[in-house]
Amino acid sequence: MTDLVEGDLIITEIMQNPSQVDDQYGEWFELFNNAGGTVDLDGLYVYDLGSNDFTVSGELLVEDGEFVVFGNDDDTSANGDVDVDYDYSAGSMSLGNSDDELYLAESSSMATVIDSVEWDSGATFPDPTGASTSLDPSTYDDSDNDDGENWCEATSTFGDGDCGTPGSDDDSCPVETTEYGDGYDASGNYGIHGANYLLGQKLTLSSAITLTGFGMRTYTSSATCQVALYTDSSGPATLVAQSGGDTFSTGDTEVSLSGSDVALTAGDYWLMKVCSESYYMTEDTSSTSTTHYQHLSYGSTLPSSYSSSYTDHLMAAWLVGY
Ligand SMILES: [Ca+2]
Ligand SMILES: [Ca+2]
Ligand SMILES: [Ca+2]
Ligand SMILES: [Ca+2]
Repeated sequence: MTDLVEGDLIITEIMQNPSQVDDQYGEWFELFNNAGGTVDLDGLYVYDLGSNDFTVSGELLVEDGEFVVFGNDDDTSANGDVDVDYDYSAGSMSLGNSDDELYLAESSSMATVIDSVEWDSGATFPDPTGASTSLDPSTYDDSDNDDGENWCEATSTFGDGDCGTPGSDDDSCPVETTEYGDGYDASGNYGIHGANYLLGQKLTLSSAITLTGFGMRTYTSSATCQVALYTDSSGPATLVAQSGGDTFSTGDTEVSLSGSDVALTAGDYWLMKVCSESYYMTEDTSSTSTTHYQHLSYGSTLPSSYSSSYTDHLMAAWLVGY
């Protein structure tokens, strides 16, 4: 086997629990060649912390930056239609559906562990059925793949219909978004907000985020609104992001930015909205802020200067990002 050191192979995908076929035919896992050149995996020792192990026998070349798929059955008519590069046979290794491990070493002496992954029945790793456990492509690293946060369930289908990307780049994991902004009272206090007023309140970000959208909570009715974010300079200053015209109906509505995500530094901002009709917006009546507003016809280009202000309750509106 090519001499390999830790990190030269990365475990990138694990199909521990297929649905289309029984586990004894349809388990597989995928490795990524991170060695910087073509490697021959003849002699690679694959094992778990129980009683499973096998040693690759025969030349198994993998080019730099390419994937290799190990399966317990290489018969595509029986294994869910996955192209397996190396068949280790179901008797030598099973991939536990709850918790289990995969270790790679240069030989059965285990002097050099090249990579390992330990999954944990859903505690921190995904726990899929009919989909592989799939490493986000931004984290093809032998340390990063120890962290369950960097794995997700595959979403692309292959072969007979299970989800996975055997032999090719993994699906990107969904971005976990969070709500940012000042808290509000969710008890259903509300006030009517007039149409064609651009109105907003100050909001403080305690850390930098990537802004992906906005949210608002409304109490009754629905309205079409533009939402926007401005920098602060003793009031709303410069427009930094906006949504298109979106319908806000009863409850919480979150909308995307019109345009790309926006990187925001920590600090003060103004969250503004202008709607086409009057509607009820949930407010926190225990909190007030200086609110800036001005007449503005819905659909107009959003301005960057304000003159009017008054003190009002905090609106239930927030930023969405990560
Ligand atoms: Ca299994
Ligand atoms: Ca096992
Ligand atoms: Ca690892
Ligand atoms: Ca893959």
